[in-house]
Amino acid sequence: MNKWLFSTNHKDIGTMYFIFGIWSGMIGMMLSMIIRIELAQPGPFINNDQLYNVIVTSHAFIMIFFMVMPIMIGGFGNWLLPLMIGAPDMAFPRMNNMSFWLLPPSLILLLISSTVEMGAGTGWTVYPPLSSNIAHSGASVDLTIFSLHLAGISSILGAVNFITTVLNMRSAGMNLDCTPLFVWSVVITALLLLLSLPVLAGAITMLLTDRNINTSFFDPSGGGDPILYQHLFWFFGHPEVYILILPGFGLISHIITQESGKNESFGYIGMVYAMLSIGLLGFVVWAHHMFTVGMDVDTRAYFTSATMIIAVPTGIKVFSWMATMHGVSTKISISMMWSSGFVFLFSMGGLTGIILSNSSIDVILHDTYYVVAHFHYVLSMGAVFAIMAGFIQWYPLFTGLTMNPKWLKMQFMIMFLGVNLTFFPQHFLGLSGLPRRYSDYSDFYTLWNTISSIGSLISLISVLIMVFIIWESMISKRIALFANNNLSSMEWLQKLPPEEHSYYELPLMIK
Ligand code: HAS
Ligand code: CU
Repeated sequence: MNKWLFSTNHKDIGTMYFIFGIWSGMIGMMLSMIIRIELAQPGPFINNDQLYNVIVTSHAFIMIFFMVMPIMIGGFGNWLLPLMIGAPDMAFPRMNNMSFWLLPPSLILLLISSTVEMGAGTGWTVYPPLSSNIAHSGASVDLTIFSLHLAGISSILGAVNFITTVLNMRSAGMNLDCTPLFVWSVVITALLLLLSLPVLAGAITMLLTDRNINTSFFDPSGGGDPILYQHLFWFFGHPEVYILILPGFGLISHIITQESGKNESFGYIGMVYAMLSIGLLGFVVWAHHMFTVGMDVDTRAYFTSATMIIAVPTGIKVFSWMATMHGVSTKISISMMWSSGFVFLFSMGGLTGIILSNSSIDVILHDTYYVVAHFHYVLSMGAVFAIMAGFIQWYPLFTGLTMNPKWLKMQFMIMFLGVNLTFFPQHFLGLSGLPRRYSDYSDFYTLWNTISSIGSLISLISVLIMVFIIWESMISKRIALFANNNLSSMEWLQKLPPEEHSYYELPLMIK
């Protein structure tokens, strides 16, 4: 018990992040299934539109703050980053413990917010005036704001820890220009967190005082402006979407390099500069989320152009991954299937992003299902595929066990089918004008919605199969073998003093 509660060990904390992220992912998935049941056919299922919006809002918050970020940065970051730079642990191990333990109370506050009054049906953007105290009286939105405060503090502490660890604790001779790509991706993500989260914290705190102590930052009747909230939110929100994908970029680079039998990624330096450019540009494009607020044409022209430029460094990454894969004829491993799926489907999502970045087109497509399709391609098939690839790639390192490869392959096929069937038709729905965040639609939209819901059911089944595969690997205890010896890793490692274990894991699992 104390081992976990007071842990300062980066691997144990990483494991707790994984368990927490997977648990939250289950809640997030259940909420998404309620959404898809509601939308499977026209007419009411829940029969309460506020409740529907509360479910959509919690789904987004839980998936972003309690599933993707904890697993990618907390789980993979804590486990792999110190090993990859040859550090004994994180720079501030006790602060690391605090970063993790701030998350359960944060999640609890979010869940409580749904149990009081009518819940927070504001969407993850929490725009006033919908989130102000006239449309959302009661404590729900306040509890959501406190939840975000705690999650934000957790992330800022984590960011400080990762930056300090990488700057100070690389092994001798590891210059920045030969630091592994995953390490780079986490450091850049940490910088984005450090610079963007305080802006969100400011915005939601101003909203809190607007709601409770009669300030009027966002209230025109007191001289405020609701558009100010949108600027503050998206100054955080756009960098946030790169926070969600950059560690995935890092994971994918390692997996493709390793599984292609190459010594390093094609264009390593280009990959580093591409991630730095994406991080930097991510701070100057935020208003592409606000093209419909009545911006003047010059401002729209700027935000369209600036946004499109991000396709250049992202293209450098996509083509470098393909060049790294090029020319090898090895048997394709499961983690390589997920990685190839990632490269293909993330690019699809990126291309619809470029379409949305055209302000004149976005006036038509904003707040339609086209946007929902775009971000689920880059998230459900980008971020989640990267998580699946990384989890399968390093599962033997994390647990010392192996999963059944045939079942994993089957599970990949089912999930690949499920997510595409869920989200591809949403492009059609969006193009024909179906708005997002509504619980009902005209029967004109029935066909693609029904197909989308069937797809989500297939994805649910594939996730249950994954749970079964993990369970089976744990009860049958097939011990993972190290490449350079015939003994099982556990027996072999147990003959060594514990402090030496990480030395022997390094050359084999970490590249
Ligand atoms: Fe996005 C909305 C534009 C990347 C996530 N995005 C969202 C939302 C989320 C999200 C969650 O400009 C909804 C937020 C909400 O709740 O309202 N997005 C882009 C662009 C990129 C992009 C240009 N998004 C992401 C990533 C995400 C993410 C990564 C998370 C993981 N996004 C938008 C816009 C909106 C938006 C508008 C607002 C829409 C609205 O109305 O609300 C880029 O970073 C993508 C770059 C990647 C590629 C693919 C690989 C590049 C290659 C090089 C060649 C390509 C070229 C382009 C030269 C481009 C292969 C050619 C273009 C063609 C169309 C053929
Ligand atoms: Cu954006």
